[in-house]
Amino acid sequence: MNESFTSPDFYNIDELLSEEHKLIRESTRQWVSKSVSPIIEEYAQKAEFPSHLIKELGEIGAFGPYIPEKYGGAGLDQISYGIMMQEIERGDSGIRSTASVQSSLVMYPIWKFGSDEQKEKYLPKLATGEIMGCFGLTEPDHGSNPSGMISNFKSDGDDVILNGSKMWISNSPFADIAVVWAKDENKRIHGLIVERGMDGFTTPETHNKWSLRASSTGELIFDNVRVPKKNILPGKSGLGAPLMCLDSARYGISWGAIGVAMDCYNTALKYSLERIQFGKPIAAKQLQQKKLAEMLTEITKAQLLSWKLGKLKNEDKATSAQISLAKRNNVDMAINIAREARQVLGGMGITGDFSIMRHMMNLESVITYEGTHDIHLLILGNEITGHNAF
Ligand code: TGC
Ligand code: FAD
Repeated sequence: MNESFTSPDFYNIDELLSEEHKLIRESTRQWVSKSVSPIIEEYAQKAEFPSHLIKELGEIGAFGPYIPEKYGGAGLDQISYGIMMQEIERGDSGIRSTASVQSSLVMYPIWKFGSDEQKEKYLPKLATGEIMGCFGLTEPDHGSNPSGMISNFKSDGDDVILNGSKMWISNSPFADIAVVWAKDENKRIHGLIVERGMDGFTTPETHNKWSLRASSTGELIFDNVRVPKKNILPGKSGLGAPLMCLDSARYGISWGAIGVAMDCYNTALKYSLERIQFGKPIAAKQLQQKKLAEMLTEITKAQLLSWKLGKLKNEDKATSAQISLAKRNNVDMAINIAREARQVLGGMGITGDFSIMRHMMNLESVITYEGTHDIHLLILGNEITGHNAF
């Protein structure tokens, strides 16, 4: 992590941001430099989530930045949310994951589809991090194709009985609640709020990850779990409900990926100016300049893309296909920059003395979760041609 970090801003994109956006960027950036950068490599190496950051994430407003203040959110616009994700992911994708799952996959569905009672009970505590949530959509046999899910529930008086399992769930091992998507007796998908401690509900941790090592990932297992009917999200059913949550999280990821790319670019630029080979800084060599010039070009394009998408989101005009384009493009951009930047550092690039290798490994998850690179391509293909090629 480069402590003297500044955003590359080749096209004066700062002119498009409000004073509030810049203040949010500065304060989030300072928090990342103070609280994330100094410790994150150690936590990633030991494959442990730095749980002490939860309270601080709540304090900086990273949980539900765009959720209304009356529910404990910060009531900010979508560009502010994006900027926060950008700065947090500059530190580590796993920490951004924690913020975006809590905001877009747990608070968002409760805010959009929850009853007043659910909103009042959960949202304020989720906003401070007093309670943490996770989002259970993916199953062992249904990843890209969630509509085939087999998790299901049956009515039993005032309760439902939930069975099934979810896999690859960020934050599940420590989450207090899980927003779980499961089918009713008519095969219709609903969201349910499942609380830790309910009989038959367990959350085993997934080990041996080479990616997102500072993020905690696990399963959700439901063995005849009795869930009160009042825990079902009443506002929307069908696959469209979880897909709306994914739209919000994917948008945040499009910004987060820029943060990673900026950190890799900055590190490579600084190193190339200091590293002398053949009597000159390697930055004076054309091949290294090509790498740096292409990185800056791609970062600039991605910045403009996410900013414009943020404007569309603010006006409630962003389409799912537009969000897919940005998530797909920006994560791919970041992974390519991480790979090139690592080469600029030569052997030093593989060590934990620099952030690049950790970012690179993290991005293998980011390019897979929230819809794989290829699934987003198929979403775009469908939009362009009208032919569903899934
Ligand atoms: P399809 O038939 O296209 O659609 C089913 C229904 O949903 C509607 N719909 C949407 N509604 C709102 N927002 C969207 N983005 C929507 N996309 C589709 C659609 O109109 C339809 O409505 P209705 O009323 O006709 O029923 O569905 P499909 O089964 O063909 O699948 C479509 C596909 C492949 C695009 C989708 O399922 C998909 O996106 N697959 C990828 C799965 C995925 O992204 N999983 C993510 C899991 S969560 C996660 O990864 C968290 S990581 C967190 C972290 O750590 O940051
Ligand atoms: P599959 O769907 O089996 O895909 C395997 C390959 O086949 C991919 O390359 C895919 O692009 C390709 N493929 C699939 N369908 C097609 C097709 N029709 N045409 C061409 N190619 C196709 N999920 C949650 O619900 N909540 C979470 O919090 C969460 N966190 C995660 C954290 C991590 C670290 C990871 C790695 C995953 C997480 N996920 C989460 C799951 C994630 O969303 C899925 O891994 C992802 O959607 C892909 O599903 P899959 O792994 O089952 O792959």
